[in-house]
Amino acid sequence: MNTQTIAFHTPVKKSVMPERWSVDEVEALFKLPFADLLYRAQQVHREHFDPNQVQLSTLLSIKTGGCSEDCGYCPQSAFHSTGVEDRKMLELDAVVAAARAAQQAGADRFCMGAAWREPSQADMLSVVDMVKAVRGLGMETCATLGMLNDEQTEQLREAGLDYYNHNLDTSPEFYGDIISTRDYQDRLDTLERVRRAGMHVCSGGIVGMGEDLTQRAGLVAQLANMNPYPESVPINNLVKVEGTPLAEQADLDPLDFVRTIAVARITMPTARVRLSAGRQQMSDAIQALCFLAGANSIFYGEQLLTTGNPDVQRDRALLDKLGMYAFADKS
Ligand code: SAM
Ligand code: DTB
Ligand code: SF4
Repeated sequence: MNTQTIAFHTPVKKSVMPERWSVDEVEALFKLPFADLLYRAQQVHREHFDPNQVQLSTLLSIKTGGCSEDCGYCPQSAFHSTGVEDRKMLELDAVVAAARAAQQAGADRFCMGAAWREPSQADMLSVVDMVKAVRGLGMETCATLGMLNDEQTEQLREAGLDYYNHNLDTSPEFYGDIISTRDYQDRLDTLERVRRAGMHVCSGGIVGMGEDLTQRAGLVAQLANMNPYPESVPINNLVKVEGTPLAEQADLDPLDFVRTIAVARITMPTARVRLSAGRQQMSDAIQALCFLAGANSIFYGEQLLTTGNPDVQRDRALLDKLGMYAFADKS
């Protein structure tokens, strides 16, 4: 078992870099007694972060529905009848108004999401304007637009985009059970382009899709073995949406969700680990355990992309109850 995580994270040339975490090692972490796992995660967390501070990202769907990919979890795929309509892209003014409102509510990062396999060149012109305008408000920017080519990553970097979100979603072995319209390698290629262009990488996945423990460990190992690993790691609990192939999926034991957060924290010590989709269905107690396990970021605001998220009052009450605070609270 790797107990020298930090030493192992020294940047090394890719060709000679040993795998930092084998799937077996990650799986062994998942199997630790719960108290041992959380203790270890909390120790790693405290080495790198203020354990009472949380980063708040607000999401906005700038282009909703009608996506040409068949991701089995996603309400926005044109392959599934979920009632989510195919809408045209939001106007710049509407995006700026939403970002301003998020900032006033205390968010420090604004993430713009689009239901695209990849953006067109015309789409890129609009997104570039949005990124510049949101940055102009003094917020960190994030976008999640699907696959990117080199030219598009360059356009986003020049616009000043801080983070690009592109999730691996699950392990390479389970991926084909969930998505057939693209390959795992497509995701890795886009992430590599984002990294090369010099933007921060936001990449994580979804648990509770029917993956077994080895496959869940496989996702974390893939993320942790990226060189460097992502700066931001969203861990989503599947939101079951009627009309998607995963609508009837059995619930994940909430403690297994907490374990996933802890394992992400231990294997990616300096990453922001985000407690992402699925919070609306989660008790305060489970969320508190997630923070104890090393989560230090959340999506903040009533809406994720098409599904709900706890409202601001509930989140503020939760943070107060736990003695936690956001960036904006102390600046
Ligand atoms: N189309 C782009 C893409 O797939 O990268 C960007 C938007 S897509 C909705 C962003 C991420 O949302 C997905 O990679 C997936 O991890 C997450 N997501 C989508 N539907 C979800 C659901 N029902 N439950 C949890 N996470 C979900
Ligand atoms: C991420 O990992 N989760 C967010 C964000 N990145 C883009 C999206 C969650 C979407 C949940 C389903 C929906 O609201 O449509
Ligand atoms: Fe499209 Fe992204 Fe949804 Fe997949 S996850 S269907 S790519 S919007």
